[in-house]
Amino acid sequence: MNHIQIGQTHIQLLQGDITVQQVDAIVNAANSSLLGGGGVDGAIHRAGGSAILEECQQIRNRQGGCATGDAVITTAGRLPAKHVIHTVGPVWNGGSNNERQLLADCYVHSLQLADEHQLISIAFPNISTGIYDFPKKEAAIIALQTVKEYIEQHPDTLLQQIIFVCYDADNLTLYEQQIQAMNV
Ligand code: AR6
Repeated sequence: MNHIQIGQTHIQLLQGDITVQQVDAIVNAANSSLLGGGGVDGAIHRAGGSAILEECQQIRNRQGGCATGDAVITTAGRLPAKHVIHTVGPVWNGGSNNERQLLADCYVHSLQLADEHQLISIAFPNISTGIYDFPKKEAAIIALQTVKEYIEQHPDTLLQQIIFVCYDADNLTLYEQQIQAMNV
């Protein structure tokens, strides 16, 4: 199962590269410096070009980067998406350092920014499950549950399409199992 609908919002799963998604915003799994890095962050900056980094630097000058669990929005440069929402996931450090709540905060703050900018569609990567080492199954449960709760709690959201772009087959399978278990 790779699709559910909650209210007017469709939640879709797919496997692929987030940089090619034609949506209003793609979400970047960034770090607090906002200056780029490896993984999906590196891929987004490489494909999107220097305009994204320039805007990240302006945000750094204004507010000194981005705290874990928070999100900021920039242009998407040359990408087919219109915006990039940069959020900073937690580094997994055993689970007793508020990692679960901080991961949920990433999804909520990204969705809030999307709504503030009246966006219709957004694509998420599997935040924190690469270099930051968050256990994939737990991250999938948190991601789907948090997004579902956000839509239920915001019946006036303009978001019609939320895509989880899984890069690896492991994550896609975990998301499919979880969406099935949600029984919507
Ligand atoms: N499209 C979609 N997903 C991708 C792509 C892509 N092009 N490339 C990788 N992924 P990671 P994190 C997946 O490591 O764990 C950076 O250096 C990947 O398979 O990108 O949050 C930042 O600057 C994994 O499932 O992000 C930070 O320092 C998921 O994206 C740090 O890594 C997240 O993996 C953030 O670590």
